[in-house]
Amino acid sequence: FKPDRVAAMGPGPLYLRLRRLLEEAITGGLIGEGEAIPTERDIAELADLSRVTVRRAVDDLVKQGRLIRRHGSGTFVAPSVARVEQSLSLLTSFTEDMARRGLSSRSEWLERAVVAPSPDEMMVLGLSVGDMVSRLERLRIAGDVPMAIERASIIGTYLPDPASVSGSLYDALEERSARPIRATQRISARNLDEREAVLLKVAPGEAALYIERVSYLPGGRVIEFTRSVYRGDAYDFVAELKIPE
Ligand code: 16G
Repeated sequence: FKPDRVAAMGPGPLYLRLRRLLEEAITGGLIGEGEAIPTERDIAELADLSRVTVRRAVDDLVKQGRLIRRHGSGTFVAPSVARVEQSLSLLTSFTEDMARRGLSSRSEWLERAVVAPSPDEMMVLGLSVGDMVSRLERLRIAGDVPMAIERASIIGTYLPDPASVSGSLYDALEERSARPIRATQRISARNLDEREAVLLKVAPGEAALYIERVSYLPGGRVIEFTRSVYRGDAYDFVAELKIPE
């Protein structure tokens, strides 16, 4: 934390440069997972910066989930999340996927309402003017780790009361004999915007997987259109490949 090391992390205000230096120390393994960083007073002294500047840089990293502040004992490098391996050939629900790994899952609701469909929902779900759609947006959490933001749109007639869904959406659909049995999924690369980054507790601009799932009922009718953003540092999607026939 020498002053010239901080200065070399330009451009931008001093707190940003110090933050970059801290990030480099964490990413480079100089300060390992679970290890304490020097106290804010020590960093201020070493780097010849004000305590306010140091606090701001550390606060940012705490907000991003890269550092954890424990009152009375110091500030520590957060453990990185274990990656989850997800098969691309099975139509399963988030709750089932996490349970299979021995992880508990829960959701924080961001939206749960019956609304008039947007043009893309109308197109994908084959709806007409006057039809309704149940929209369920959730932050999906495994253990304590926020994994994904998921925005599901279900044809209104199959799920007229989205507020009644408290746990698994697929369980709720199953109870209504409307659980999908087939789906197509499109995965593309994205960077997290500000809102997503705050919800997923990572830095804005971090890599993410954007996934669109369209799923179908046994009769071939489409029922679900879900758009999700998965943390790039937490997920591996794995597919089994066969030679063409
Ligand atoms: C998965 C699905 C999502 C589905 C949800 C149901 C992906 C990308 N998404 O997260 O489409 O709505 O499971 O989960 O796989 P639940 O039954 O636990 O609510």
